[in-house]
Amino acid sequence: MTEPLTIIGNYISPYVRKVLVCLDVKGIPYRIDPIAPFVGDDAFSRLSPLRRIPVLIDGDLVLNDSTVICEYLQDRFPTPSLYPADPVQRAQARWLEEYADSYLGDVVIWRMFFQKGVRRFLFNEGTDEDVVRKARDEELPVALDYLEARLPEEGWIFGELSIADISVASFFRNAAFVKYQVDPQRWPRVAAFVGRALALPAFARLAAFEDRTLRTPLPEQRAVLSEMGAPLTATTCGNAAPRYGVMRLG
Ligand SMILES: N[C@@H](CCC(=O)N[C@@H](CS)C(=O)NCC(=O)O)C(=O)O
Repeated sequence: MTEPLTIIGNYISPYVRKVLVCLDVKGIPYRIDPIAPFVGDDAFSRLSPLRRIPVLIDGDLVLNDSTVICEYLQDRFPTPSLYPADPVQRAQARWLEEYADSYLGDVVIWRMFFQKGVRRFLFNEGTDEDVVRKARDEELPVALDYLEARLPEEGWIFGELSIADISVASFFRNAAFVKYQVDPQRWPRVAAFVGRALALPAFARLAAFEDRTLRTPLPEQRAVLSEMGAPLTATTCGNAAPRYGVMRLG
């Protein structure tokens, strides 16, 4: 490979994080345009028809959706593998990835992180505290019970680190952004698993970029990340005025 791959997407997105961790574990070089999807310009709309992040660009290929992107990375760069070799486990890994992307995405991202962060800071709208409370006290515990029964006491779900571990762990980083920590008394396996996964070098290397992004107003993020040495693209497609996405769910 001559040119590094390009990723469009902000460091605080769990879907972007999932892709960046896969890239890191596989040792694939990349550049990133760390935009929030809501400020994507017309070029972004052409690259991402649902105006969502992440987007991967590899030469002439433009791919949307973190699951599709991670599968492409696996097919193009098979080692180290992030998908179990056994077909049954491979299917189970894909299901856990899908469960995280859809249910944890709905609860942690849209009902907690979006409500407490994006709505307030980007759109000057209030937080709907009832939505946040229901997500935290009723909807997330359902997922934690489900995961507690499936996560191992030690190590990774299918022995070797896989896409399932990466996907599940990614969402708990966003939960931490809104000060949610898994209760180790009630869900000991999940709490320990999250701690273990987020301590992996591939997650840990992103933490400083994530923390700074969270503390920095959107228009200044690119300059701040550049100063920190983030591997930025030369140009950005993220300078438009904030607007809601195509699939408005918030
Ligand atoms: N299924 C997609 C979901 C991506 C997604 O929802 N990304 C969020 C950022 S965390 C986004 O771009 N939201 C903007 C919107 O939906 O308008 C994936 O796996 O990539």
